[in-house]
Amino acid sequence: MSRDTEYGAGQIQVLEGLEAVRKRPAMYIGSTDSRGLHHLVYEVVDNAIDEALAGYCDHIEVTIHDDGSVSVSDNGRGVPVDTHEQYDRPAVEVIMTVLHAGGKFDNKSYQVSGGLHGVGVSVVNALSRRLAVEIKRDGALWRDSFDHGEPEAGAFERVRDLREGEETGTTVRFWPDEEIFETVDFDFSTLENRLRELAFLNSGVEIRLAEEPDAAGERADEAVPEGRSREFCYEGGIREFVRYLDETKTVLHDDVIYYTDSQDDIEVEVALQATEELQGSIHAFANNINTREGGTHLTGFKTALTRVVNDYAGEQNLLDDLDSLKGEDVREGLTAVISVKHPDPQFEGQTKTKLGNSEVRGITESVTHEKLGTYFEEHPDTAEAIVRKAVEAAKARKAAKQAEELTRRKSALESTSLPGKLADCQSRDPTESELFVVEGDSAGGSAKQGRDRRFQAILPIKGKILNVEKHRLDRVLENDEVRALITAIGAGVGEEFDVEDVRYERIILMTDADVDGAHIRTLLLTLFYRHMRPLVEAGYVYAAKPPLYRVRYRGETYDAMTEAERDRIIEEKCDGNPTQVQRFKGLGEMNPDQLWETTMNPENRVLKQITVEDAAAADKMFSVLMGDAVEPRKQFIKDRATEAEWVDI
Ligand code: 28G
Repeated sequence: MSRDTEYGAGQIQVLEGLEAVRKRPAMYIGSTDSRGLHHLVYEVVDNAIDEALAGYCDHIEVTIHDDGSVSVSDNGRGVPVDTHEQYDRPAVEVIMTVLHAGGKFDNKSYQVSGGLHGVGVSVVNALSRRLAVEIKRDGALWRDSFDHGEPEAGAFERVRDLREGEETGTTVRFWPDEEIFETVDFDFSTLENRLRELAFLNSGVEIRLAEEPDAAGERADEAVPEGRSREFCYEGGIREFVRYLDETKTVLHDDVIYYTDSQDDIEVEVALQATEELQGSIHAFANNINTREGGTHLTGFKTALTRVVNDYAGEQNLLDDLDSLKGEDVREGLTAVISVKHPDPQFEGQTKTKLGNSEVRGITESVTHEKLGTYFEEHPDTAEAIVRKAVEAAKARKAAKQAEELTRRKSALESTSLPGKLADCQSRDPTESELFVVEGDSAGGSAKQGRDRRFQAILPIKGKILNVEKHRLDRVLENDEVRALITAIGAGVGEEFDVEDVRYERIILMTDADVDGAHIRTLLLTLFYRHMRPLVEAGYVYAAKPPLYRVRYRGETYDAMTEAERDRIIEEKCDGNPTQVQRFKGLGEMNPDQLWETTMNPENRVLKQITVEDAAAADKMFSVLMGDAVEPRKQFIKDRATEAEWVDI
């Protein structure tokens, strides 16, 4: 066989491989949207991280260029350029054009990173209109380039000798194929967040992100003439990650606990710190991938953590009258980062972000048990702070349970303990009974006068009810407005809630059509979603939709829910001069008759049934707006500053 035919055969095989990637890109990178696009960068950066983990590289530079390309440089050994025996081509060309030739599948070298899909740089090449690589190694600068994944004829060249003291390394620059991706705009802050995370997870590696001036200027929305740049390097690794996560929180001890160990080539690294928060935030990574669905490393950590804290609390007699601390008590307000590196990670779950390797559970558990146990012995102040917080959480959990039971027993006593503010209906049949939860005493008064008392009950709610995000359930239940609502509904709360006991099968939230009204509705929905979810699931929760406008013309009145409807009425029904338009600013502006006619009378009114999704959306918005995390809140407010964004139902 001549060399030419041999080469030709190899070439055909190569093209087939990459053609498959171009045909079904989503199979390799997840999607062809913005996520998939950014995945290309991660795939290339991961190769540089591997070179850093192998100990040969400590600097990585990512640049968003003005022509829509991205380049990644490292100061590692440089991708080999010598002739690959099997393919008779430069090694770099094989790596760039043969699917899975990067080393992950065909060689057992210790490579721990590799993006979520771990598909290798040839996939990036296949999905790029153009890709150029520059390599400094073996005393020279080398170049090669590719067109839609195919080697450009004669492109591989030795450009020049390396200068005295010039570092070795690799630069890969690629132009994503706009025929494959829905968008080819790289987002600076998306890359920034991932690169920061990678810098935390790989201590000592310096990662720089820059955009060329024009790459910034071209975006119409943000004018940053000089182009942004960021540099991340954390000698303290995940210890600094925990400090970063706790930046906006009140910590219970100054030291960040840190330990690391490895067994059977599996490396376990953990950093943690207790905070005053109610929410815990534990982040688990496997081979630098955020395992959002958890997995064996997380399970092992949790088990050992609960045991170590309980053991210490028992030995030091810190449990007070409690029997033991539950895992959820120990994790309350705990910030932790768990990072494992495994030579052959198995990812499972819906989004392939759950670590499946079963041996990791035992290893993480035993490492945590030993190292955290030792840490506690050597740092009794820190250990005690963590135990005290867990004890407090356990007591609060017990108190909440008692409060639930108490509320339930009280509501079982029925009408004698019904709240004084409640104007109950005459009917005792829940299927026909309605409870209007009304914002403000004045609207409450109108509703009481306007209602049909046979089946409609009214509960006025004052202003803004308690911030349920910031308080544990026992504190929420101390709030008068909340208690009145729970008692009126009559079915308990929390784990004790029993939807069979509701006194009304329609709970109708009647709030003003303004920001405050929307806020109160959001608060109520959050309360229902968190503590009485079966009520929402059963479809018993509704929002009243009072009209915004009333149009009067020659003795007739017409109500309109929207501005457009108002205009249509004026257009269709009114013929010129004596048209009166009234805008209802709040429920309080309507007299009892108007309120009945427009909003309460089953014949005319419009109700919106609240779905679990509606309530979940309210809950989510509430968490962002009221939670302690400053950045997401700022972002949220920046993104949607208008009142219209308040759960618009
Ligand atoms: C700049 C963008 C992303 C890389 C290297 C270095 C080596 C390498 C890369 O080898 C093939 C398989 C195992 C040896 C390895 C250099 C050993 C010796 C390397 C990168 C050949 C891959 N000298 N740096 N690949 N190995 N940086 N940065 O992609 O047997 S990829």
